[in-house]
Amino acid sequence: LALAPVIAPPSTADEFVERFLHNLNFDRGVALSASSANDRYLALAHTVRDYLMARWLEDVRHQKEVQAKGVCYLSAEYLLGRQLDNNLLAADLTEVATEALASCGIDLDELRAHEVEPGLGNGGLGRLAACFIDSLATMAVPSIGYGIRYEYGIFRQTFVDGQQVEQPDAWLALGSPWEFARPEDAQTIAFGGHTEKYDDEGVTRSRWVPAWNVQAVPYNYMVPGFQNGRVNTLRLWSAVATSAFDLRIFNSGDYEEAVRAQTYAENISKVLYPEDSTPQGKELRLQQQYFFVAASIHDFLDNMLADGFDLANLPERVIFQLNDTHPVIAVPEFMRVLIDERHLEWDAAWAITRQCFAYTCHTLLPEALEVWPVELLGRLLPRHLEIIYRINDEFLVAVRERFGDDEMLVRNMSIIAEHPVRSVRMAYLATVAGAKVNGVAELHSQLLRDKVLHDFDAFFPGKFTNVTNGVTPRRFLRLANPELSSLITAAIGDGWATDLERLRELEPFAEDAEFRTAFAGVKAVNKRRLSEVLRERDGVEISDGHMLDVMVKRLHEYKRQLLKVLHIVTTYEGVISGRIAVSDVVPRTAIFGAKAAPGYAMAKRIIHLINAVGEVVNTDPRLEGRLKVVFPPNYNVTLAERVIPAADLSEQISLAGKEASGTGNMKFALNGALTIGTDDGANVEIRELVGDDHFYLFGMSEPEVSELSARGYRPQDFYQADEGLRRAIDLIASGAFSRGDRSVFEPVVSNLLYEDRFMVLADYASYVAAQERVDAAYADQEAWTRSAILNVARTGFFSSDRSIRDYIDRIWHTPPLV
Ligand code: 26M
Repeated sequence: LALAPVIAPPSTADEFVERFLHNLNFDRGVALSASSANDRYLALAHTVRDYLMARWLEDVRHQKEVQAKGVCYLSAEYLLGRQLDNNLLAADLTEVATEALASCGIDLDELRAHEVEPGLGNGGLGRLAACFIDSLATMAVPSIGYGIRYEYGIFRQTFVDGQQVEQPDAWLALGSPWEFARPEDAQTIAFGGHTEKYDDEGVTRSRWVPAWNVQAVPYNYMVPGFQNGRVNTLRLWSAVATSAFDLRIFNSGDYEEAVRAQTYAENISKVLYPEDSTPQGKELRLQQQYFFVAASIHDFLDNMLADGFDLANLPERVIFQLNDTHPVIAVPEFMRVLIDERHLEWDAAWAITRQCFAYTCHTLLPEALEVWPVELLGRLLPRHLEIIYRINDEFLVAVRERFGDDEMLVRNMSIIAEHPVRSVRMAYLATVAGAKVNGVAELHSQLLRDKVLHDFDAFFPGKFTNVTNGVTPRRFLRLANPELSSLITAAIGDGWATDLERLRELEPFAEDAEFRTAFAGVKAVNKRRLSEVLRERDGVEISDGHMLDVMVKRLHEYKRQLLKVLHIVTTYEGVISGRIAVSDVVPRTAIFGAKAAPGYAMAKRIIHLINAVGEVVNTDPRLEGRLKVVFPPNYNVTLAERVIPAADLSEQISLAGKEASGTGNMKFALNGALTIGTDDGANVEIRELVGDDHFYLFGMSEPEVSELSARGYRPQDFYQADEGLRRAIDLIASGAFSRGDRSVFEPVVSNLLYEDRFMVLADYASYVAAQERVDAAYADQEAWTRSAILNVARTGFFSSDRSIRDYIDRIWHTPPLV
């Protein structure tokens, strides 16, 4: 076979222009003079792609050839963000491309703005997967990411009268230049039907007789490492109706039914479910999960193993990392393949399986733990249900052997729950099957072992471990904050983007007045850049001299956006009641960004409240413009890249023990925002690293929360005891933010007063006091900037490269390829 065409990286802008024009003419079929911005964006993307192609083909070949152990990262979500800038940077083409385009009279920024980001994830979990594949490529770890090519990603959020309205995210409408369809690598994925017993040389075995199937067509995406000549693969599966299946119905003459069946099959990869907690147990969701993991496992076994490979050696070749429970149906699928298709005995298959999977848990909220009703599983995947039952039977036998016939304990540890309906607990299945189970921050991993999975920790000593999350410094520092990046490089040289602990070398610069001035200047530039984006995007302005106080993350009650609303209302009420002199208000702009799951009514009401408070506060002349609320709709990765570098204050205010880690918290600290936060998730580790003087801690600790819960929490007590709190809540209840209509926010108010699951009222006083400390500190700009610099210098630990190193050391044992 001919060698892959090698396109050498361009040494000159002229070469780049030549390739760009070639792609514009021959790929897009237009002349430069007649081209649209989309044409030029696509031609540019193709040009970048071309330069990465030779490395990609080589890496794919090499990874297969060496047969080293590699990671298959299984994730239902990848929240990638825009690709163009990232890939230009990775290929070290940014300068050449800028110059080349300028010579054609094209502004690179205009083309950047044209890219629609692939929003194939909900929030933290999906973005973490995207950071991890970036680090895996940058560290040259043999690996592949597997997921779903949703035709519609996370919905586009708009506000109508302050309320969230969802629009479909047709991210593929104008074409996606970064993907390569590989229909020749399609897998057939079966569903439904029944199992039957048969005799295999005197042994009774079970086999699956499915009822229908779909084609899983893979699309490959390049995942370039940062300037290291490596290109890994992200492989996302798309569902297509199988012709055999259609033909049968077509031939029966029922045309309408055939078309309906096709639509049904292709629905599987149609849309990302927009819940990021409280799974709904929908059949289509289970179909999505099985669809992508079955395709991925078969893809790996078919394509990555040498001929005649002995399956007993699989644990030396692969580890499947389960990103939460969403891909856990991979466990019984893997068992089914080994036993039914590859004819291994149960014990041999189980011995392999137990070493080939590891599970990452991302939550502690009980309602977020996935369970699948046995009725549904049995209907969709009958053979898998049998296998799960047997795994459970053998596990419970072992539990009894070890712990005695403690029926209560056995019931609590069973993979099968009996109430309210008989269901499979996917987290338990993953824990039993996984070689390792990890939480995503120290506190979270500790709580997993002490509480949620306590009995499992006792049964499987050494299985539980921690890998604290991280974020890619390429996207979230180097690309998002070019000014700070230049300043850092000027101070400590380059190399930090792949060795982030080197930021420590910035510490002495915190004492350097000149450096502090430069650092403050960078923050000012970033605020102006954000202001421009918001003006263009939403027609809102950010006033000069304001502290930017930012809370961006999914809307969830446990994250407590309401706490911040109460603080804003407290300041507002103080001014209009005359108890606070307006001249004493430290000028602030509170920025919110948050999507609510479409079915989460309380979260949507809170969005409405934030907008309603904003409308009143922003226009009341008594505040003299000193307090502003800005809530740009459709917060996404692209907006995050502008907001985070501009922030002064990062709000990480979840109830202690509820936020598994958080990763936004890391991005803000790395970009020089100070955190106001609870002792929760990775906040704990951030505070330990930056030091108490440079972090605004407030609120109850997790043991205090547990204790208050056990004593019986009564939000009324806090309401009665705190005048400021009472005034704030009463103002909302009075209809002051709803044109006098008291009914609009009544459900929010009564929820706070009578339930308040996440103890907003209990932490209110401590939060307001911490905000007062923030105000006082911000008044001393030199000291604030010093703290900000120390935040940058001391948070290099939160690089996702470090997370990946921890996964390699503690779980995967997959050394980088040299
Ligand atoms: C489940 C079933 C059906 C539909 C959707 C889901 C689902 C999707 C996403 C459930 C949870 C999902 O994400 C949870 C998540 O994002 N967790 C966050 O993970 C981050 C990375 O580890 C942590 O930093 C956050 O603390 C944690 O909340």
